[in-house]
Amino acid sequence: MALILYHYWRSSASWRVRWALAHKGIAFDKVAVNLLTSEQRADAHRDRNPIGHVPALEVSPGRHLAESVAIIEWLEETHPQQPLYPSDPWARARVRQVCELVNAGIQPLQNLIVLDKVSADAEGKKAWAHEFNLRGMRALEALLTEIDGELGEGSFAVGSSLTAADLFVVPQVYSARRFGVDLAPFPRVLRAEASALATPHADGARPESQPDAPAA
Ligand SMILES: N[C@@H](CCC(=O)N[C@@H](CS)C(=O)NCC(=O)O)C(=O)O
Repeated sequence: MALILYHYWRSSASWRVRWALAHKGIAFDKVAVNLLTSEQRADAHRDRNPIGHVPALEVSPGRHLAESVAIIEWLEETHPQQPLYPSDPWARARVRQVCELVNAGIQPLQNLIVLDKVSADAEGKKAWAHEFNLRGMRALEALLTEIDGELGEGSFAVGSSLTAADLFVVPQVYSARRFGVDLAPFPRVLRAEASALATPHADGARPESQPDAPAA
């Protein structure tokens, strides 16, 4: 059985996993879970991921793995081709730090369920998401610059090839843009984004390339 990814076109956490699968050349099928109609909170999806988030990966009939960090690390261990983590322990730790900065420090604050509690109106939600994305971009710019000082200046988030760090940074930059953050003050982050998006499997993982994305 091919792996089945339960995802949503604009979900940044789904994008990370789509990209990891494509980068490693792993065959998978996609099933869209519509966040706008709250499909993620239905029992059918909670059976895949008890917290009611996408993504979830069905790895064998009825057996699901959720949380993009856990999924990507599992993929790395089971499909070591086209590695997404450096072998050097320090560089590897830095990759994980970048992933967690996004995964724990930025993305949860802009989640739908949070925005719905923060404000009833679209402008209130956007202002909140803008603030935390801006704070996150500042932190990423500082961290990537610090890592350059240790590992030598790289064009990707960490070093000179695509790593899991890029799979977390690029979708977050997309969100920051969506919430109106001016990215000009973050040239190091933008350099990582440009390098990562130029890699061979980037395009197919982008939100606009997904079958459930609305027609442009
Ligand atoms: N840490 C989780 C985050 C998952 C997550 O927050 N997914 C969002 C979309 S990016 C979601 O399903 N939100 C639904 C909601 O807020 O109701 C991961 O990396 O998989």
